Amino acid sequence: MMDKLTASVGTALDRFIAKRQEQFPYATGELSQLLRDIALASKIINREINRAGLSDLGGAAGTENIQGEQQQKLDMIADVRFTRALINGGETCGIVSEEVDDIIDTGNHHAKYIVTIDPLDGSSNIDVNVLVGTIFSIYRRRSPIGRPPTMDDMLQQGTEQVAAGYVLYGSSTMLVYSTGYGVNGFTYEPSLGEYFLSHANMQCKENGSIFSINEGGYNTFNEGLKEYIRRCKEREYSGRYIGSLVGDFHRNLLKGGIYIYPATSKYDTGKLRLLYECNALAFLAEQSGAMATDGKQRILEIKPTSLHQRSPFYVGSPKMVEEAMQCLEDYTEEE
Ligand code: P6P
Repeated sequence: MMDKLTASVGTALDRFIAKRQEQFPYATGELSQLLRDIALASKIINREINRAGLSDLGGAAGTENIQGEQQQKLDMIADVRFTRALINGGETCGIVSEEVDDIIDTGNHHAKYIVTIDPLDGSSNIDVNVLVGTIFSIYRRRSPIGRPPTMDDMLQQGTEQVAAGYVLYGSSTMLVYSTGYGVNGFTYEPSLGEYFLSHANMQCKENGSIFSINEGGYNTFNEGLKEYIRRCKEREYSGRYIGSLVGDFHRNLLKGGIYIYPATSKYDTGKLRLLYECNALAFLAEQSGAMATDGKQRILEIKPTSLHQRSPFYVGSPKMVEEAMQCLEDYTEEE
């Protein structure tokens, strides 16, 4: 029986990207190169994460990001690595990063793409050896070529994404992305330094029996959400919550399930950031037959008003998201 690596040697990431580019008659290769730039940075981060326990790269950096969250040393390293790869790659004119307050002007003013990125999501898990991830979205700039990126370039709604993806640094490292023609997953083979197609055309199950939510905030949830959680428990669904969005999302994509980060007393509009967490995963969700809302509307149709704004996030098997939304509608008193 041929193993997946042998079978997939023909579909290394570079070859896969090149083949897909041929399908776009007017493609000039910038997006392909941008995806390669992200893949390159992820390989470097993968190495740093795997060594974190042996180097002094674990732990807190002693600084806070604009969200007021403790930055981990690897947050900063990941931010530098991805930013450097995108600057040197030359295809990105501007970046929004979770770790940086303002727009990063790459100086590549001729470039036609912008990137929003969470360089290392769930990084506080690194010290306890739990998986972490990178989340990214790619948009066409709206401002004229040749000038610096603008706020209008960055505040685009999710439907405008040309590509989105995540890297999952777990028991194996995976790159999962979509350019609007389905979702494909690539597993990293460190001995060859290459990603290989391992999960072609990923499809989310219409229904599932896994629910992912931090129930520590249960007492502050609205009645509709409490009702949905009660139903999950009555049906003896599995509660699975890694505390790393990419890990919970990826598992639910493969097995069916729902991930919820609602408005809470601590985060009155939810904890997750629209531009570089929710939008990317919502794009992938819809490309794989899943659903992503803020409890009321499609995530992808939210018009952003600020770089680091947050949103409640309900994402996963469509039947589960629809039922959760129905509970919110039926059981939550109007404010
Ligand atoms: P809480 C990590 O900080 C993160 O952004 C997501 O990866 C994760 O799902 C969530 O926050 C965990 O937040 O409040 O449950 O610890």
